[in-house]
Amino acid sequence: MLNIRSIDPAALDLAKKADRDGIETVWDRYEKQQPQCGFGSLGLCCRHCIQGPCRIDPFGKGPDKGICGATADVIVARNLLRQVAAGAAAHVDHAYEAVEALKLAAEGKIDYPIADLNKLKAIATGLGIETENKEPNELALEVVQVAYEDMGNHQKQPMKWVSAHAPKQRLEVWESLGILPRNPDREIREAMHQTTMGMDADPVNLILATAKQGLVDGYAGLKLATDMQDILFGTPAPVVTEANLGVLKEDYVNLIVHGHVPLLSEKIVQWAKTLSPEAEAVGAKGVQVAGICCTGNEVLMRQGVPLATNYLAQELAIVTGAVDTMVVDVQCIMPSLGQIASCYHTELITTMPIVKIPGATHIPFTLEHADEAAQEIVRKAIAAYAKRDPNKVHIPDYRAKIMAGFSVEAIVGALSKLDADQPLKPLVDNIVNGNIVGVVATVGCNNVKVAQDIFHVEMVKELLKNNVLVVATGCSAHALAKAGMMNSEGAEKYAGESLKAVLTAIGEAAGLGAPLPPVLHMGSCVDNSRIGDLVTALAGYLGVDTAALPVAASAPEPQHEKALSIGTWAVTMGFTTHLGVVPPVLGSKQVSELLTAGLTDVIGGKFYVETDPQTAAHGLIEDIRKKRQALGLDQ
Ligand code: BF8
Ligand code: SF4
Repeated sequence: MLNIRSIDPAALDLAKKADRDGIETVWDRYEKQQPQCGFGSLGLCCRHCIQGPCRIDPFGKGPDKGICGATADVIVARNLLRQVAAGAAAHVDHAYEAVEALKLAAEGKIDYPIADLNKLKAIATGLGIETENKEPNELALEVVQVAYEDMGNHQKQPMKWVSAHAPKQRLEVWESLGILPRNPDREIREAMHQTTMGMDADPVNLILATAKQGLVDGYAGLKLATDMQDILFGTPAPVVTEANLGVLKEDYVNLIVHGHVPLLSEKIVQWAKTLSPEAEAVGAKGVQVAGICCTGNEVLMRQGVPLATNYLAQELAIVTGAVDTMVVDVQCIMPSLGQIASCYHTELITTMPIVKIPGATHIPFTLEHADEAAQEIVRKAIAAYAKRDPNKVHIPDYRAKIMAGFSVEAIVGALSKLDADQPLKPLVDNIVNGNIVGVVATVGCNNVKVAQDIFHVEMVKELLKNNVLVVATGCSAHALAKAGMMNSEGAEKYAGESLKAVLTAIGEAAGLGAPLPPVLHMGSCVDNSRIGDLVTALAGYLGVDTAALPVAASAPEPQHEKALSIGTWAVTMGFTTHLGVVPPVLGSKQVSELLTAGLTDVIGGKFYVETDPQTAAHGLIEDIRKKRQALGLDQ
């Protein structure tokens, strides 16, 4: 698996061009890092104080404690807690920005209309806010107030975003474990404190603190961000477009949006349309916007903007020589982009005060001047088009048709064509009768340690063949989109017979005239909250705990700390959560055992590490079958 860089034909094609053009890519740098440090890989290195660094000998021949006396178990558990807290911090910071935007929008101080009144009312009602006879702006401000109170909660009671949205049975479990978060910033601060020199030395206590960070991530990060963004920009509904680098066009200005937060990219999509005549004036046919990583997913879900590629091929997008401008916001942006852009005519634009890259042009993005920034960026792309060197351009002709936009509201909308009164019933009935064996959510990244996309695609093929419905987000969704698993033909090609029959029935009823895709694109990584909302609704409908549902999660190629925090949240929801790359915990038998087995008794979920895609698929199916049996669905 390691000998090839990718299974995506566009990426393979461009990787060769990168070699020809003398461009160093992520794969070259990975090779130069070999062999990677064994202590770090096992989680056995501590740099938490400057008496260190301390390392524990995994073979038991050298030191078995750090200078302060910290054991392997303590060092591994502390490192993991810090990583998960960092992932949660990234998501909470993202959510915070979205809350700020809704507040300013409701006050009429910025030019962002509130797009989705139904979502606003639904969120308000869920929070116990009276919605009758209130202007949208007034209601939005009341919702914002609850979010801000959560962010600054100095009391002992948990965050409202958790208590209002989490499944009841889960709340009881989390309360009994003492892991209900009070205020996200306080919990992240506490995790940093708890892991400094001379603090917590109890691995169990540290792992429980890690679970708490999972809840911070799930509710103060993912759920809060998605809720705010849906209110501001609209809740996604099905859209049809294409995925892969072949969506770039030789005769258009190509502008790539990359990162995570849709506040700027929504404006860019809008201004790209408006300023299209200016592109025509320089000889282009218009402005083609395409997305990388989760910003790509955000504008795909709501605006039908095509997907360019996922994490591992971000550099290769520039190697096409056809990207006039790449604009980035936050997270998962390789620092190497500045250097690579300088080898082509591509203008790399950074926009956020905490993400500056040498070689990039910095155009500060503020909510107050969003339109100006977006216009300036689109105009820079149009100006860069004239500098394109046709001899350097190579756009690989690979594109897959995709249908995306499957918010919970969109899924319920499609199902309600089958049963208007109880829209979840057709889905539940088909799970009960075994036509759908269960549901697996595939999430997360690419990781250079795995050939790009191979784990996502091979594992999902096996799941679909065995009649497991797949929902996907993040770079996993990109991978499955590029592989042609997000269209009706994908149902014909990959789904087992009974799953195909269900997808066909729903597709026909929803007026598609064809089956639903076998993999439903539910959005960006923060949109994992949509998956949370769906399972919460299913559990509520059935009156069971989410941990009892025949549902599992998988991050087949995780790289980011955010993937660890999302995975931790999935475990707290009671799901078996597969990781296809081993996280740095194997240096502690106790921590590894707690994560993969010991936690289950108290929390219901567990991590499951398996590095072979087929074996992982069957492991997840076996887990789902056990849950079916426990529910009395199978013998
Ligand atoms: O937040 S899946 S590589 S892009 S971290 Fe990053 Fe991982 Fe992609 Fe989206 Ni999520
Ligand atoms: Fe070493 Fe302890 Fe300092 Fe870590 S906290 S670097 S184990 S002395």
